[in-house]
Amino acid sequence: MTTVESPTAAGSGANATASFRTTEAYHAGTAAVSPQRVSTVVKAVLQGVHQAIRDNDVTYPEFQAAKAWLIEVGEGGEWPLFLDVFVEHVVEEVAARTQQGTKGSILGPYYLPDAQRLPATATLPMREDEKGTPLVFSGQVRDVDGTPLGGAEVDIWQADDEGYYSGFAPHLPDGNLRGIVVTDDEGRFEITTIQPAPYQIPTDGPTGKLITAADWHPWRPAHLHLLVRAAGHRTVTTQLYFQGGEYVDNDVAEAVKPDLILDPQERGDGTNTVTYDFVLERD
Ligand code: MBD
Ligand code: FE
Repeated sequence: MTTVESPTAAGSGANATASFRTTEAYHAGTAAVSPQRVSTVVKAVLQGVHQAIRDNDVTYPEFQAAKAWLIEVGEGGEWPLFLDVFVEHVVEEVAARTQQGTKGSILGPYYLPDAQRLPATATLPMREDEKGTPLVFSGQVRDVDGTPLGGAEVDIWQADDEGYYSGFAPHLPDGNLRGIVVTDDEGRFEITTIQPAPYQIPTDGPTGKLITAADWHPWRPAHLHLLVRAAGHRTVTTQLYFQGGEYVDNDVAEAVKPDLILDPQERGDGTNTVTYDFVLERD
């Protein structure tokens, strides 16, 4: 890990509210939900809150502190960050009950649609002096029956060697370490990039202040984000982690699964190589 100073909320782009509002996920969430469903789920959430208050003898000052903090999360634009770190993994766990093929993981707050489309063998857009261990990540996209899926999209985004995401951290060029790699006729791809660093939730925003106040740690293990799509198939949203990496065993976002851990090998010239195949089910 090469981050020497903790990221700030402003410097790392913890405010992901505006970008969230442009996404398909946001628009999908604006669809009508039945009053019965709203009542059932919201009642269950409120009952959980009520019970936590009773069980822990929550006081008026604590209630007002919670109210002030909730206001700050919204004003700081950190609802996407907070919810994706602390809640999304359970939504994904429920979605995974019905998904075959490659295991999924959380989307997180830093996806941006419309990355550059790249051929099957490609280097992700990066700065001339991009730091970090070079990584060649190759594999194949297949159907659950083994049929290779040519023309599939491997939409990949990742943090840099200091844990920052382009499009959010203001110091990074747009599109850095993001791309949509289109598989060849055999469903294959080969992506040249660099190994990402672990991600630290900025400590000066409301999410980070909560983490500090509770004496938790603010780290996610280093990871690659992926959306793998093919016509007629259910998209896989996932992340890949690195064997032996810091925080792989205690991700603050609880989004690591054993099937999603890569073990890259150094090929003798300072470059790491690894393969991982994706399997999509038909929709
Ligand atoms: C991330 O990089 C991330 O992937 C998630 C889920 C939450 C915060 C930052
Ligand atoms: Fe991430």
